[in-house]
Amino acid sequence: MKLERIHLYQLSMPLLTPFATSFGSIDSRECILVEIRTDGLTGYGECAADRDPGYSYETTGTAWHILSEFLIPEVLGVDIQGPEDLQRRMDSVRGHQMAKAGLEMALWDLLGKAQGRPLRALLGGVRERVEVGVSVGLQANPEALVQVVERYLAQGYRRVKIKIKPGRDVGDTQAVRDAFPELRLQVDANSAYTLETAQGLLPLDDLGLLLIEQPLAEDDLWDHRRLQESFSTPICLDESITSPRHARQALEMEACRVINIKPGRVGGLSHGLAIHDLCRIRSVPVWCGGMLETGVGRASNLAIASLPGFSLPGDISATDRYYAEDITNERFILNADSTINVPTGAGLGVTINQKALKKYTLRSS
Ligand code: OSB
Ligand code: MG
Repeated sequence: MKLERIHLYQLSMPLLTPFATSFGSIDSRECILVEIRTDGLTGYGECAADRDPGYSYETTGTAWHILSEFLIPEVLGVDIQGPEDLQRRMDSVRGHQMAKAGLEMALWDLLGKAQGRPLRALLGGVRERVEVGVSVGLQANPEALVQVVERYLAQGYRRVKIKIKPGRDVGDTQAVRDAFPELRLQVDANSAYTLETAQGLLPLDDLGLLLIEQPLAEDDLWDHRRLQESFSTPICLDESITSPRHARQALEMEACRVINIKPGRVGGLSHGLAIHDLCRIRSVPVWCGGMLETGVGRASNLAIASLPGFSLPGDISATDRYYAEDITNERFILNADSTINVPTGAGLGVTINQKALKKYTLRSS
């Protein structure tokens, strides 16, 4: 399929409520929408990089640069055979997984539209709806946190993740556990600890958590292995897994017992699929992480989360948990059983609200 034209849109999407993590607080989410045109079809992909390099070194600025100066020139006007062919052509660029993933997602959307099949079918998904949870940012104090969690439970979410950081870890988690003894609960530190300071997290081991996500540095595997030895709660890696090779090495060295798969972080859906497969062979549970995506990235997350190895609920919440208005005409809603339906239309199964797209676009090319 010949990629005739590729356009980029840098977006800034206002969040309904600020989202605070150990690396900072945001009240609007930037991202890049990738649009590929070919043979009368248009495919969309979302690049998950944000404005600031707090979660990852990639930003909307670096991704824009890498896409426009290196990745797009490599593939524009070229007859691309599929995701594998695209990945081979992108190999000349080191790293920049989110930039690559945005382009690959748009290709998947095109492939699905060309074949009249939903992305779920292309990827080998087996579920029509997927179990989801909600990721709750740091709040002013533990009492406020308990109130926010209570509100999400009332909406129907049955799995909650709370963000932690030094000074806001055991107390916050204990407060939520005391208020909701049966809740499926997990925590995410976003790399805020060292091997030494993470010893302070040991009381979490008695709170019946599903997992502890990414306590140590974003480029670390070995210290996570050492930390996992002191915890019976599974450690789950997010930031540290940036490719299928890292995933294999993390499992071989027992650096974690669960993996959070974000296709953006690992270079695209095809790499997410590869990590799913290697974890499945080893019976290692995986779940789909989130990056506060627009409807485009959310559709993609739902599709990959429908694969059989995704045995834990994903960080894929309903549209109204994030945005008053989205760039897709479709809005995702939470079912009473804490699931969200996987789109059934061709490709990603979503359509772009051009008026909203225009409203949230900072620059385009
Ligand atoms: O670490 O999982 C994370 C959002 C942005 C960057 C990193 C993370 C997150 C979330 C939000 O936790 C998950 C969601 O999209 O709801
Ligand atoms: Mg995380």
